[in-house]
Amino acid sequence: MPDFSLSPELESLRDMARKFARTEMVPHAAECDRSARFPEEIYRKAHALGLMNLNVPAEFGGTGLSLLEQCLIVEELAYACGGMTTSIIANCLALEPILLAASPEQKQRYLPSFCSEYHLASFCLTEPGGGSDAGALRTRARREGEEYVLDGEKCFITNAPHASLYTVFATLDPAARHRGIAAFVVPRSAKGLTPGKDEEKMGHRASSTSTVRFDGVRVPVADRLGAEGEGFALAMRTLDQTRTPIGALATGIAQAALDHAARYALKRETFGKPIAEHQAIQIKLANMAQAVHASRLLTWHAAWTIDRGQKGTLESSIAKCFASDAALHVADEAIQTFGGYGYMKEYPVEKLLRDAKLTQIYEGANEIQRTVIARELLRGYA
Ligand code: COS
Repeated sequence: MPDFSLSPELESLRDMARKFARTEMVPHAAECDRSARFPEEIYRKAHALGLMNLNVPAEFGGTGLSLLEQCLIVEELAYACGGMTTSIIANCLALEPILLAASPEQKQRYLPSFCSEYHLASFCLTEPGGGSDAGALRTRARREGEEYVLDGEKCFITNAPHASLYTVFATLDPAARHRGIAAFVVPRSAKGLTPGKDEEKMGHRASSTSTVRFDGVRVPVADRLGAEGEGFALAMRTLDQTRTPIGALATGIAQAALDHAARYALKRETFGKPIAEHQAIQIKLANMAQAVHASRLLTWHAAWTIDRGQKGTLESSIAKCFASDAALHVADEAIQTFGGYGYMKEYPVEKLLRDAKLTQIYEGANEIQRTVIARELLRGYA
């Protein structure tokens, strides 16, 4: 029988994340959004509490949480601030290729320092000319003896200006498309590696995003992850793991929007009664509640599937795609419930719409999620 209850351990994990989110993140969310401030002091506290590097196993000093446990935490953090959450969980994305493909010796070399001290890592896949078509990336890797030389540029890289390590995907042979790609681990100190300036973004403004340039960056062969040609599949396997938490992140934003709208609807009066008593508003709230509930269940189901050792390509894309579309819609309806006030920056709901928007785009645009879903689905009919 499926069991939707959370064990006392899961509840206490969720409560710990909720307490951190409400006491440490909420008070600074509006200010960081307004000024696009990267609140490193909050990220350091998250690290100290074990809320970063959630996927790193205990043998390397991490918490080694299941994906379901990670999702419970991510939803709570995102309820407080989507942008801060993106920066807090970016290490999980950047370190996942190491977890999946590094040798035991490489894991020992890269992972423990992230758990013992506060460090950020960035996942470098997307390029100015190749976002959704990840197999068409152009950053070159040329082998020279016991080193590779990397040249090219990545864009939209979360935490890049603050990172000490980068997992980088580059091609040895663009003509071979995805079969020419390899993955590398590159330290910030590598000569020729230059993060760009912070991008000015619509939402997720407490998070930092920039380009990363590679100009003749020399990477020892010992820092290649897996074999030459295996990089593309590694990127895809990484995203299979990390798209589900984006479903949780979107659910957190949507739950916040619903809560704000419901509280406001009980307080605000028109035609002599609270707007919550008008059927038009009740229908909105009911639809929003359904969307939040379905997002959470799809996310939990995807996490449960992957925690059982299955690939979860289909389930994670469904969760990410559904929850992010739902979050945008729920945030929009929350603004509509607030009316003119909802459009004002003085109220919290317009930020939720701006933050929700990115969840439809990053970790694979929802058009790509639908491509993945359709391909996985049609396999069952072939
Ligand atoms: N796990 C393991 N291997 C996978 C895989 C997965 N989930 N998905 C694809 N592969 C493998 C395929 O099996 C195929 O292997 P072979 O060469 O051995 O046949 C190879 O990868 C190429 O797969 P495919 O033909 O599906 O590649 P496409 O070029 O058609 O692209 C999409 C596939 C569109 C799904 C891919 O480019 C993609 O996910 N793009 C979005 C990238 C993204 O999410 N960017 C965000 C970055 S983080 S902000």
